[in-house]
Amino acid sequence: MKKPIVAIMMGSDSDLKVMGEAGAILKKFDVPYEIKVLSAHRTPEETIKYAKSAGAKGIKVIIAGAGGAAHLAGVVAAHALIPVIGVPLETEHLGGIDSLLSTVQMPSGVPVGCMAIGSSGAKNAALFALGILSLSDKKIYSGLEKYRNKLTNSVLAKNKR
Ligand code: RP5
Repeated sequence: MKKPIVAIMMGSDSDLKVMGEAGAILKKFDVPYEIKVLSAHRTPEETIKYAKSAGAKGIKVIIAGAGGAAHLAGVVAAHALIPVIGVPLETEHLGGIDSLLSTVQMPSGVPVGCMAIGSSGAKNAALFALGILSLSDKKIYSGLEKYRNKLTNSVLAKNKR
């Protein structure tokens, strides 16, 4: 089995349905990834330990999804130098606005690339990670070209119909 180069982290297993959509895209591109349920609040020490060691063990990009007081991506970014992409997840009471603001409003010096709320954000997080990886991987680059062409053609086909 190939060593994972992308980590998909999530604050709870209740996030798996949405964050799994990021995994499905990475799988289509044949990019090895691992999934970790780690919470900035419920497992703070384990989260920091993972964030600190991810780069050294070969992870090149971290995708971190969480909902509510969504500090996961920010905490991970505070302890990792590799790119961290945050996915704010939808919440029952505030619709994910809470997650969005918690993820996006990082102080200068510690960036998180914040995606859209929910499923679109999870999918785009995978595509953004692939974009980063494509800088040094021609196969991923041409895969992204094909993906984008397919997307364009599917819209054009709708117009024809
Ligand atoms: C966050 O709290 C998780 O990322 C999840 O989105 C949310 C709710 O978690 P559960 O109570 O469902 O475990 O930490």
